[in-house]
Order: sequence, then C-alpha cells, then structure tokens
Amino acid sequence: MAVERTLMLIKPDAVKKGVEGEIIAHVQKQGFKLVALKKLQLTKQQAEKFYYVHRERPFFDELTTFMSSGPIVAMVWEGENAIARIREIMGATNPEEAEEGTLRKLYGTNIGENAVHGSDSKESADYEIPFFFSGLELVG
Ligand code: IDP
Ligand code: MG
Repeated sequence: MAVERTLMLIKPDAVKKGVEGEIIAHVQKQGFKLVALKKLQLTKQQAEKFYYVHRERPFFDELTTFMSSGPIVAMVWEGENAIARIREIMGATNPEEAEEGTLRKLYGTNIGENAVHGSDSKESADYEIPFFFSGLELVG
C-alpha cells in the first residue's frame, strides 16, 4: 500500500441538494487528508475534455450536459490506497445498486446524477488532478 492522491468531484445534483459539507465530513472521517478544494462551474467543452474517455459511450452528451449544468466542488484527497478506498466509499455508479452508507446511496439521485466522481485508477488521477489544480494549490 502506498500514499496516493485522488480527485473527487461533488456533482451538480449534490451541490443543488446542499450536501457538500456532509460529503466532505464523511470522507474526512475515514481518515483522508484534504489537500485541495475549489468550487467552480465547468463549460460543456471543459466537461467533454474531462470525460473524454467516455466520448464513445451513449450517455456522453447527457453526462457532459449534466456536469456543466451547475456548480461543482473539486477536491484532492490523500491517504493510504486513496484511489480504491474512495471508490468504495462512493459506492456503485447506480445509487439504487450502491451499498448502504455509501455516498451515492446517501446522496445520489439516479445512474447519471450520482452525487460524486472519484478517480478510478492512478492513470486517471494523474490526468484528473492537474485538470483542476496547479501544483501550488496542492497542500499536503
Ligand atoms: P463511475 O463514475 O462509477 O466510474 P462510469 O461508468 O465511469 O461510472 O460513468 C461515468 C459517469 O457517467 C457516471 O458516474 C454517471 O454520472 C454517468 N453515467 C454512467 N452510466 C450512465 C447511464 O447509463 N446514463 C447516464 N449517465 C451515466
Ligand atoms: Mg468511471
């Protein structure tokens, strides 16, 4: 196991619900360290760039329209095995299939509007963290 950094997003649905504080506290209580945080709204084009790996998927337009529809909160979390562990804390993509107590079960709406994003691999984290934050903004 190694100390890793991972990108997490609080998606527009969860920001609209006003549960940013609950989500941040939930992750912090699992022992992760917050190293960066900002609130912003993506343009459609920026959302398409962030999710370019999904450009051939049938839900790409729906996803990028949703992700640019309102403010989001971007965060970088640090900790042992952070990438896989934060994916576990988030739960399954579809909130209806997510385990009890996971963020998507607690705060997700449906398979598209599922409250949170988390990097799914080291390669994704290496693309996603600098997408939102400069080195100066990562305070370990
Ligand atoms: P993940 O976020 O759990 O890694 P992915 O399959 O990588 O899930 O999909 C990325 C995002 O695309 C999901 O979090 C969700 O917001 C959206 N998405 C996935 N499947 C669907 C779908 O069938 N309809 C609409 N949106 C979807
Ligand atoms: Mg994914």
